[in-house]
Amino acid sequence: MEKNDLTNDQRLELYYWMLLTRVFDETMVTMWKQGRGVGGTFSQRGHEAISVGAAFALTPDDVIAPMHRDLGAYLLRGITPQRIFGNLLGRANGVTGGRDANLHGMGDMTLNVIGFISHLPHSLPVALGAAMSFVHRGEPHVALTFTGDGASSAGLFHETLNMAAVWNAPFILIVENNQYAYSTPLHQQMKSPEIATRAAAYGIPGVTVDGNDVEAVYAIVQEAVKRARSGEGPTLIEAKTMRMLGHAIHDGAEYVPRELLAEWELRDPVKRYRERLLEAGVADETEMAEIAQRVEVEIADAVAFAEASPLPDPATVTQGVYAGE
Ligand SMILES: Cc1ncc(C[n+]2csc(CCOP(=O)(O)OP(=O)(O)O)c2C)c(N)n1
Ligand SMILES: [Mg+2]
Repeated sequence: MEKNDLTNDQRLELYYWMLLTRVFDETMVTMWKQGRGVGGTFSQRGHEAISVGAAFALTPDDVIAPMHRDLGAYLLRGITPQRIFGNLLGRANGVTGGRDANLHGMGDMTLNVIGFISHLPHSLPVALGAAMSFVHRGEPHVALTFTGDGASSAGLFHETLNMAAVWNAPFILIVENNQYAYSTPLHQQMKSPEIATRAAAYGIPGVTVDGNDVEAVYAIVQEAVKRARSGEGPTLIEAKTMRMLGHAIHDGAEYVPRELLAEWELRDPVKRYRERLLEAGVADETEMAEIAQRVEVEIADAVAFAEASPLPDPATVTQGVYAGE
């Protein structure tokens, strides 16, 4: 087990959040295949350690702006499985009140979670704004956001990092490099195999981490949070992982070499952490089975709750949307 400040109880908590994310994801994918889904669905498989490890390194006062593969962060920050399934099924009690049956807009500012704006880097300048609000108010909090490898080639990525660096903002950006942007492999959309090295162009630290190792993600984010809180400015973190399914449920990802997937399957973040915890004696099979049972019940209850919930009242259609009343 690596050296860090995690207690064994916290390690089991990390495992619980990753398993909750995994089982939520598997259930969601199955439901969509059964025709029980409403909107688009983006699998989280492979990304659990990044969203959970990063969110675990923050306090509830820190702002987080997750993206479409950060279900673990939404869950860990207190957006319940009921509300998220409600959202995915377009129900009135879903996070967006049936406005978007997806992960878009799924924020809750009472939990300091900014709703996801677009798959491309549109949450970045918004999170930077939150970071600067802490500076102006003299508060010791940070803002953390995520983006994809594909999105890291879009203009806003560079503009935001540049301003964050110039303003020395308490801002952390994690690039979830999952090797593909839709069907485009990394090498077809950028010459450099590294994304973290781009930080040098802005005069800030850029670090790379194994995105399938939850404790490594936690430790590197914790370090970046410390820097940000002590006024040392932003950090760019590149977390390397693999998108294990298609871009979204409609995409069979036939363009991804099977050998590449098989290779990454051996590094599955959830299974790998389970094995490490067992080997280190942090938990035994009985405790692992208890966690799995708790997760299964929680997800089954959330699905039942969401499927029994009403759709929104058509009379409210103009409420809570930009062009509304
Ligand atoms: C403004 C805008 N343009 C295009 C899209 C379509 N789109 C959604 S995700 C995506 C690729 C994202 O790839 P990446 O940044 O690597 O994230 P990943 O999905 O791999 O996690 C594209 C082109 C969009 N959602 N919004
Ligand atoms: Mg990608």
